[in-house]
Amino acid sequence: MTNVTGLQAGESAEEQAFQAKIDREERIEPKDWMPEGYRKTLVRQISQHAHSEIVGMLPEGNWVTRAPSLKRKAVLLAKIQDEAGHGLYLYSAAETLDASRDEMTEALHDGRAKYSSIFNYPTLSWADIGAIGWLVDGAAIVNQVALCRCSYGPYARAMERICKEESFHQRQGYEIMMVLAQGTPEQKEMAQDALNRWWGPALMMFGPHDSNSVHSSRNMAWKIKRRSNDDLRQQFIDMTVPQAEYLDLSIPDPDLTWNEETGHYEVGPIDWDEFERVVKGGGPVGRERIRDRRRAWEEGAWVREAALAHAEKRRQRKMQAAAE
Ligand code: BYC
Repeated sequence: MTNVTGLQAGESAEEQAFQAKIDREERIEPKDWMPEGYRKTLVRQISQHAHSEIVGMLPEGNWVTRAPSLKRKAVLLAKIQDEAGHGLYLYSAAETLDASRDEMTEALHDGRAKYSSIFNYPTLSWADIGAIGWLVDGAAIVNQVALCRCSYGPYARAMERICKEESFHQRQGYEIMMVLAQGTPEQKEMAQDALNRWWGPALMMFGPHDSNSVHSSRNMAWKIKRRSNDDLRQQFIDMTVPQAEYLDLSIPDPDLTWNEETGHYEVGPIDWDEFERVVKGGGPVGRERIRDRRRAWEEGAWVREAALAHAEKRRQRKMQAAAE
């Protein structure tokens, strides 16, 4: 309800000006006033996104020593390094909202913060590296292209850079799948097996059905989220089914049908019980992922300390030079 001052009931003048700015498609920058709820939901989403990039290095890292050629190894290493870079852009974006890097890391390590459910599945064969690039990075691009238009400037700008790199990741995965699908019968079987295991989890990356998405309506109004979970999932399905056909691989869904009227593919039910379990760290390798992240953090402590000591030395030297 609008009162005599033109404000919505319960909404301050600051909140109204903030929403008006968003409605004009202007970006919100770190020094702008913002409601505490906007700041909190962004820190939640951006930090979860950053953790996903960092935890996402683990299933691929598992194959660096076993990549089938020097070229494949070099490409995989470059991709994993890109993921680390994505994590850093995103942690930096979250820091502009007064989130501390140490607190975000602690929240990941003690299980308070989520990361994408997809990374709680193991990489059992080389074809899984192809399937991750093709399906996981493919799903990530669909989600992240929409986030490039997010109302929060630093997140939107990080997304633009990340999307450029993700498109290379997706292509390298599809190319691995193409080589396997056109290879020996055993190689083709490996590719099909990877598709069978990653298809369902890839669909879950887009989050719960819209009717169960607790944050969607608020985040759409704030234009953090520009398109709904189901809408993006459908785009991914429509884009990926023909790609599987081109590979001559079958999507593991007996209910998959093409709806002539809507111009979309329809899929069978998604296993949301599995999603709930995996999101809570209950996937096949959930515990292992956090154990490995904790170990990497502890073993890297000396690097962080050395970098800080070096920065302090440089600062002291600069101050000394200025005083002379
Ligand atoms: N996994 O109300 P909803 C990559 C959570 S990394 C785990 O719909 P929202 C890559 C959700 O957070 C790409 N949790 O939420 C890296 C919320 O939990 P809380 C990662 C999930 O925010 C390395 C609750 O469920 N991409 O590509 O409106 C190698 C309710 O959901 C998941 C991003 O992080 C899930 N799949 O929408 C290779 C994208 N889905 O906080 C590749 C950024 C939902 O209430 N994030 N949840 O406890 C987003 O776009 C949105 O946060 C989501 C969810 C679409 C994921």
